[in-house]
Amino acid sequence: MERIKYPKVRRDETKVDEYHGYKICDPYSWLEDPDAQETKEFVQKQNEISVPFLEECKFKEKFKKRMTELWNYPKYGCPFKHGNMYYYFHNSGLQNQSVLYCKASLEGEPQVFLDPNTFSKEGNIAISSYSFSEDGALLAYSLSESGSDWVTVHFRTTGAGEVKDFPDKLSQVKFTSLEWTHDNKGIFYNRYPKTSEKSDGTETDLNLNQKLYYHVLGTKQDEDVLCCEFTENPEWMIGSEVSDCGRYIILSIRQGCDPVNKLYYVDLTSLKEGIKGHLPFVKIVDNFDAEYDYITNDGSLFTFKTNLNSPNYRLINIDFNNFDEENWMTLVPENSKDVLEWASCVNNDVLVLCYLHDVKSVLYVHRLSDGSCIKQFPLDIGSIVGFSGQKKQTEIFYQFTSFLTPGIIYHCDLSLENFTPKIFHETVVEGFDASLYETVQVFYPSKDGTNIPMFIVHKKNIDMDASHPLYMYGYGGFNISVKPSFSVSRIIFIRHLSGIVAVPNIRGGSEYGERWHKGGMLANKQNCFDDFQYAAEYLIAHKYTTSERIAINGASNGGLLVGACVNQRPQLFNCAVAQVGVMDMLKFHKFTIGHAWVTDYGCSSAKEQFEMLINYSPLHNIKIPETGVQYPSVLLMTADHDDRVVPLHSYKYIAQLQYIMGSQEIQSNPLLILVDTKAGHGAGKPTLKRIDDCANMFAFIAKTINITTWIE
Ligand code: X99
Repeated sequence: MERIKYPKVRRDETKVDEYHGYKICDPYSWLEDPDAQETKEFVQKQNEISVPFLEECKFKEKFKKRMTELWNYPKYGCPFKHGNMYYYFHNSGLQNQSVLYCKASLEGEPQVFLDPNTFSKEGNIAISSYSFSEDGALLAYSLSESGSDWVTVHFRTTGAGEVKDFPDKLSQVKFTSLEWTHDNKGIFYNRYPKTSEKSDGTETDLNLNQKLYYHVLGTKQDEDVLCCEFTENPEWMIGSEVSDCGRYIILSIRQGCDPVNKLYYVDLTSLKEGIKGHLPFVKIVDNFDAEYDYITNDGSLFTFKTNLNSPNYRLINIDFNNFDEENWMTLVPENSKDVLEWASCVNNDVLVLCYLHDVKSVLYVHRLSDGSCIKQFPLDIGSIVGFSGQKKQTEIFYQFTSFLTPGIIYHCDLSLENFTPKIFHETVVEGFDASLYETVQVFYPSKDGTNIPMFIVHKKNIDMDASHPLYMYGYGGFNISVKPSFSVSRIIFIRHLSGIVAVPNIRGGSEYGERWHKGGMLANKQNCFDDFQYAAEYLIAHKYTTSERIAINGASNGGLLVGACVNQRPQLFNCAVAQVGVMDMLKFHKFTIGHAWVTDYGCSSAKEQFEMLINYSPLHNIKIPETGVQYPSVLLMTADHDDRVVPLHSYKYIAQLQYIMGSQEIQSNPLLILVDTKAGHGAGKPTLKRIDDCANMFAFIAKTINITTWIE
């Protein structure tokens, strides 16, 4: 490939930070100011190279066209019931945002209830969350613009006839629950104090001092009642939930992303004056030793999902009238192999439990009374990605997907004797024939001998001749598992570019519970990178591919994974696409919600943790490889409204990479960044932009790993 001439970027070598006696130069810290003219010029100059490069990739337009065709199939979410209406999300195919529909019965005529596509021309306003009142008469919903985590809360009535929108609008809201009191008077929600001129997602200010408020419908936001705050602990976040019976409010207080929370509650009937100020919470758990996730309650007897002394999770009962720990009772014990992902109470006294067994979903029905198992729902190999059902309802819906199954929604009425699930809706993707492909799951040993599961998806009957282009995706952190799911862009890569898709379930996720998470966090973070690199080694050793044909991809914490792996093994992969990545491990905690990630990463302000972070921080580990070796082709992707992982991570990293490697004679592989506008971390991204992102990524991959033919 022809060498690229990179823009000259100012380096300020006088910017030196001292950490525990170590001097660390931060020459591009000026890029941390998103509003500075110089930063804007930097972004513009970078896009001036990357945009034409991508446009000129041979398969860019072809990929985009094919993806637009294949993506154009109707998509449905699980129906859910509120009041006497059914609701569901539906996308006719290429609509930028899915539309919320309602129906009086499952066979009834659908009506548009809430259509975010009408809120903006570009489709960049998305429904971020929603909450119906207990009787279904009212809806609170939050809207996010341009992908920001900031949302505005709106209210509307439901029911027959014209819907009515309330004038109430709640702002400064982020990472919120929306919980109605059962009297329909208002909602509990979370809000941050204003810290800067703008809060539109382009600012980088730390999100601290989240508070819990109660908003009475029909009043002004500045009259909202402050219900809970922790002024001594500005990083704490306050999740709230109104119990199924409506009598209690349950607080889950978190100090970061770890699956641990404090557990407080208040009995709303004890508030003689109503909700008028700080609530007198009772503290059930006042430490961060374990997680307690409210499932349901029968009077004062509460059921929680917990990882207390049970890294694969279990259900316990706590009587709030007698809540000392020695009185807690196990309802469903921990399973030694499978992880309990979630539990939901339906049909009054039944629990639906979803487990993960070797990264595949398993569904059971249990009795709430004694925890015993009633039956297992049959499922293919894949994941449950949607569920609806309520304690006061008899019906449930759940949605299944896999690498080769676009989606099946099952329906089951648990009030029937010998209830059995029936297919309610099966997604059909025109032009996609699942029988041409196969998914296999292998287990390979990582560096320390730990067995790591990996899904490999490809055409049937491929030759093991090391000839195949291979796309590898990973995440590895924050207790998040990477489960099988359907992806149009990956299918196109397999079908038209003769590719193989590999998804190793590296440590750091929750694939095997809290043990798997802990195995890839803090001092164990290197395990994530080793697991990913050993996946590539396995695929090469088993003759799927060669280093020259491997492209790696990850987003967010997975962008960090890609950045670290490229630094550690520049010769193992030939192409790397890091989306919205965390690249500066010494400073991530200083921006927006970055402080919440200290639970997985640690923090450079602690000496031992600084010494860990400096060893793998992508920004700080770009080194000229041994003679004759260049960096893989690198594409970073980020966007101006990403306030989850602020784009400065990618700006500083690409500046440093181009400075160190871009100047090397041997570096003919491109080192590029593409910065999108009116887009954020990924959630709520309009379909048009999603398609463009995939087309850019796979066109870049195809060009740089030298795929020359498109198979029709
Ligand atoms: C977050 O940063 C989530 C932030 N967040 C909370 C919420 O801390 O969205 C929180 C508390 C209560 C309600 C809602 C929220 N996350 C979530 C991490 C990983 C995550 C993240 O986005 F688990 F997905 N990261 C970006 C971690 C590093 C890169």
